[in-house]
Amino acid sequence: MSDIAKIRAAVIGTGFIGTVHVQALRRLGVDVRGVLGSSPERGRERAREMSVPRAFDTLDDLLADENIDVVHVTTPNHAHYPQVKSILAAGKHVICEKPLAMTSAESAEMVDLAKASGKIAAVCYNIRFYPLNQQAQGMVMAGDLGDIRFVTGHYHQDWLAKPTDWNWRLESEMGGALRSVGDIGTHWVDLTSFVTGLKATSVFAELTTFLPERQKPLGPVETFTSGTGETETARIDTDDAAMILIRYENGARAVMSTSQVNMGRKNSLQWDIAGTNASAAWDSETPDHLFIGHRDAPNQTLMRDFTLMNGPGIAAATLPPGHVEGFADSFFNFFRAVYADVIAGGRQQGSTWATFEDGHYEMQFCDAVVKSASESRWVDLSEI
Ligand code: SOE
Repeated sequence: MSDIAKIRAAVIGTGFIGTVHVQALRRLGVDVRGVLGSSPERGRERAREMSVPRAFDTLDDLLADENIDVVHVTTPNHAHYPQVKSILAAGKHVICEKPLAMTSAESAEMVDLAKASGKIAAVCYNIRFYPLNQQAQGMVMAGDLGDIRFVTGHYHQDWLAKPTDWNWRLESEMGGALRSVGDIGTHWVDLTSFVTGLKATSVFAELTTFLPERQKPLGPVETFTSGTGETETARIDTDDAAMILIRYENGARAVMSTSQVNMGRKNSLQWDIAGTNASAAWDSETPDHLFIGHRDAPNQTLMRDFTLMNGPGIAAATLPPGHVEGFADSFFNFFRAVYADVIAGGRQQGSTWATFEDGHYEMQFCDAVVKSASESRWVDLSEI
């Protein structure tokens, strides 16, 4: 039996993303022992549908099971903090969905708990693990782009564009004070910080709620699906869209936007990073292409290909060139890296998965955005 097949995992949450976790773990060869659903009935139904051997009735049952080594948390954001605390206290490794917590006060505590536990504690910033993002990070580290000057881009979606679209993320008690910024903007912030190696020092943000009232279904609705049946009118206090200016420690600047109401943009993350030697750009909807821009030579498009990539890019790639690696592959590549560290007994040098410190940085960024938007001024992350 391979080392990875000896590791036993459980997944909390059985919706869209919980299912992606189970499928990626299976492909990796991890032993998926059980799931915990939003109710015992729902957990049993999903366990049957996914052919997972066990549905736990409660988190306590799951944590009492000595045969579980790693727990994946894919529940709504408000549950991350209490669940992660219990998982670490039970002596298990944890892989938590993003954003890590509801506030930076919670995430600060989670960082300390993870450190004290000595366990692997990763945050699901999976987009780092599209191979060409690893390639781009390797290029920046090697100095191929020179010093980074200007970062631009967006993360836009359309699945919440209509007043009848509904999801738990719309409710601040479940998702946090920020929605488009917390749910998808933090992906962009994490990814560009990973690629450039730069951290924001201050932000200036404006948040917009184009749809202050929506029709909330009285029954449950899964992410990226439409509800059916009766609804009630609900007031919305989270951002449909945001515009954010960023200053970095080295004098670099960024401008980015987030939106969950841009018709036709299904799941579009784009970044464009301009350095003193060259620039690079990537688009999540064409993930196997990396633009490389030159001033004194023709521009290039690197198609993902082992024979043309640098070390970090090759390490994250799985399929042969021309066989496009997408969303599900990024989870496979991400979990492959995290589980290699579980087997090694700790984070190894060169590991590039997002730590709880990274997740905490994104929460500080979010808290600074909230403060900036409410006070209409630049806010330093050090104020948070
Ligand atoms: C919904 O906006 C969502 O599922 C995010 O929560 C994920 O992080 C992103 O990968 C796709 O969109």
